[in-house]
Amino acid sequence: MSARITVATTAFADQKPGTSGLRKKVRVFQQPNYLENFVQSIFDATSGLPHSGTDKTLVVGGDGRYYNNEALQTIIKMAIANGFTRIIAGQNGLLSTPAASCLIRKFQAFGGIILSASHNPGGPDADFGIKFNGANGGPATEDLTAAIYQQSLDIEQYHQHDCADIDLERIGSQQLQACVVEVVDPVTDYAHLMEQLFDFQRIREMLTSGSFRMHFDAMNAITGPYARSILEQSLGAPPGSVLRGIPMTDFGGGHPDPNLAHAVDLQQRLTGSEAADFGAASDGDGDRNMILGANFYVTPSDSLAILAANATLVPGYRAGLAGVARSMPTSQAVDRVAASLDIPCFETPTGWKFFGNLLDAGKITLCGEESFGTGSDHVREKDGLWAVLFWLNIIAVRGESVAEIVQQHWLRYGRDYYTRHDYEAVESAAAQSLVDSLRQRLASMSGRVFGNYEVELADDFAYTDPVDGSRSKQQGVRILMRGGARIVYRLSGTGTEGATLRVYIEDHQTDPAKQGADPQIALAELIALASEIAAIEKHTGRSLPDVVT
Ligand code: G16
Repeated sequence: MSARITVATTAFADQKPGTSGLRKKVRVFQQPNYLENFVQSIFDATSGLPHSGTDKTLVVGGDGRYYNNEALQTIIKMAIANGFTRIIAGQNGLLSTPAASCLIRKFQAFGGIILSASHNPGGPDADFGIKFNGANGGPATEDLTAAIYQQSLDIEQYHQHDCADIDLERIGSQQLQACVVEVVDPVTDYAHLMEQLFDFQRIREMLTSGSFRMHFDAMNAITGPYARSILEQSLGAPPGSVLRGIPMTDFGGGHPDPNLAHAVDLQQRLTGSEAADFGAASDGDGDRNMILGANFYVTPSDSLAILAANATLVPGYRAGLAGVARSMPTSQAVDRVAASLDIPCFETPTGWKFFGNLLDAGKITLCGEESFGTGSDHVREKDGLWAVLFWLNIIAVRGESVAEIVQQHWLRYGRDYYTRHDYEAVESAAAQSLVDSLRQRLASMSGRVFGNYEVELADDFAYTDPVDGSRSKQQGVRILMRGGARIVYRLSGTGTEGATLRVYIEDHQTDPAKQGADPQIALAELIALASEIAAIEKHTGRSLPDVVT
């Protein structure tokens, strides 16, 4: 027997989504009704939105972290009770974020619910997250996010289909009342899309030539099955090219965060005289990427600029780019490429959701962020493996090393030295007072000279979406120096403990003789200035950042 039941509930005050959905400790989500309240709030806030076709379809899946499958059972049963007539679920509850976006678009779904806390650790004492993506396959807009939050404050009841757990192991369809639940292979549709964009034949020739060695670190997270299928089985990279390829609920105890601090084995394989030619890593849910060459690290900001500059070498982008976009704290490297290609370049607030309208309106083809995110109009999420395949395609065509490609790029456009300093788990009030104090002093900063730098403009970044006119304020304090150097301060919207202060620092160097320095040295004066201007130690008690990227 099965039936629709309605359960009385009371609101939680803390369900305000951050940069990308609601992220909390697993134990917070495990409180009675906590997950249910948020899911019902999503359904209530979106109930008036149109859906195409006869079915009201929801795509569901997650990165496989602890609590993924329990949460999925709840979500599917609630979706049935809330009138969805078709649910597409990744087998064993798995879907990478870009693959979920791909499925939403392919099956013209109403939207999707993706379970992930991205690069945050997993396990019973670690993090969990949930986000809603709309019919375009992209993260909920600011307005919709606000509406979901408002519902979560007003909620009094939720609806659930009362039935046994759904079998998510077996591929195929199950009829539950008026709803069909389809369990699909998480990789197939995504892999097919990649084949349409990239020159698989050319990449295959390179990977099977014996003279090109690569490693991909899946960090025991979602991209393991995708990378094994695409890189090893389809493109012929030798077995073992994919490292840590088995998804685990706690990611093997590590942080599934693709940066040098958390991909130590990969980095070692890309270091020294025996270094492999190409290395890459992706994060918990498969949307981030890190790119390495032999003894060479590519910053995400440079990676975006280089993909843009070389896009026409890749079949899916052969016709050229309509435009590009980057989040405000991302370096200005891609702006220079856009200027040279004579295409528009948009500067958006941090958060992939801000690219959605630009992509939907055809104003941009590529976009990216300093936080290891790059993507295009092929889906509406950033996409880790896509970026890896893009790089492999470029290398296969150009026949040059990663270092050669980047250094030639710098010769032509100059090098945008870039670093981000993170101060983690800072007391929230202290972090807020630092930002407030900066805001109060913005007006007096213009024209001030600090050492070799003169402030041209200091402001709190605000963005007007050129498509729907919506306005987003207070998106980060910018101190723009004459000549293009910048210091940016903002508080992260993805942490689950206290506040994380992010300080982004960059400067442009056109002299080829000065393009080979360590960014921490090249930017030393600006780094010191950034600390001084914001009085970081006074506010936070920290004299050094916890993480430097
Ligand atoms: C999310 C967002 C990105 C953002 C990143 C960092 O990525 O989708 O747009 O750049 O968080 O945000 P913050 O600086 O606020 O922590 P992900 O990969 O965590 O979903």
